[in-house]
Amino acid sequence: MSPALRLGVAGPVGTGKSSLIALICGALAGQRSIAVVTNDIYTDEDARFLRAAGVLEPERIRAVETGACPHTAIRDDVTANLLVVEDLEAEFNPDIVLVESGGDNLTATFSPALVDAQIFVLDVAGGGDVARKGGPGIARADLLVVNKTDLGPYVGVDVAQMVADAEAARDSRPVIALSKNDPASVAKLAAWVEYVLQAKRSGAHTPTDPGPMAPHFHAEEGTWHTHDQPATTSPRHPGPVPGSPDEVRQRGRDDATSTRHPGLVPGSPDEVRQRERDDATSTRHPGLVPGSPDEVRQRERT
Ligand SMILES: Nc1nc2c(ncn2[C@@H]2O[C@H](COP(=O)(O)OP(=O)(O)OP(=O)(O)O)[C@@H](O)[C@H]2O)c(=O)[nH]1
Ligand SMILES: [Mg+2]
Repeated sequence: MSPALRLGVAGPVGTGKSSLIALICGALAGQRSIAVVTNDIYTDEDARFLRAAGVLEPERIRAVETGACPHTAIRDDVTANLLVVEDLEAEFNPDIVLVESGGDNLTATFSPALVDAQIFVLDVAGGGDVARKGGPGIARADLLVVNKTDLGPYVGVDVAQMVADAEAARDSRPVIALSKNDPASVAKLAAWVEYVLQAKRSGAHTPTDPGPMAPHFHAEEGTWHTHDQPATTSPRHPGPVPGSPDEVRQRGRDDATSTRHPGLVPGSPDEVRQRERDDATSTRHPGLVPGSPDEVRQRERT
């Protein structure tokens, strides 16, 4: 049994991360066993989209609801994701586990404690200059995808120039120009995934961290913040470096004892936020956050 290639897919909202995952599944599911984890802030919308796409058995697609800060769950405290990845690996023995990050802005990348390699997705509809804006994902993800190239003529973007800018920002790391309507580009993407899978299996691939998260802003929090790594030793687990695979696994084991929010570190920003949401939980529909799409739907039904 070979360990699965854990492959992250990050990038701004709506650039086509779920669609790209569906393309990879469509191209490779015949010869490779694949599972998918999606991260959404409050919903399982992406998981439902992928199940509806019919590219994998529905039970191979699982959702993590990340709470307010989607970055945290793929970088600072990856426990919730890691537990779902490990469950899928135990159940299906997949060759590849794809992890989609919550769509956000240009700042978020995966921790190498969660994924072996990562794809960062931009799209031409986001503007031809985005590739020049930089950030850790654009500059140092294992692969940069410039997506929706078919839309170039409609949004006035010179796709060739955007791809050239992307290549210039990446110091020879690969860039693929992709459109779901262009089978040749989809074949290039699938070939890259196969290449990384083989590299992982032969021991030639080393997971690398694209770099620390840039300062960023969430509308609901109203302040700029960073995700600076804490000091080099963990106060909870003196010894393992915080964020290292060992420390993350250890935290996952600890959190299995937390009955209220398994997977979240007690006292962590996510756990505090989750508790605040619980406390605000609707009395009419226990378990649903007041004003959330699910609660509104439920209220409309009752
Ligand atoms: N024209 C065109 N549209 C695309 C392409 N890929 C994705 N889309 C469309 O772009 C929209 C967003 O795609 P998603 O795959 O949901 O994007 P996402 O990055 O997963 O979105 P979030 O998870 O919400 O951040 C959908 O309407 C897709 O159909 C493409 O290659 N060409
Ligand atoms: Mg998505």
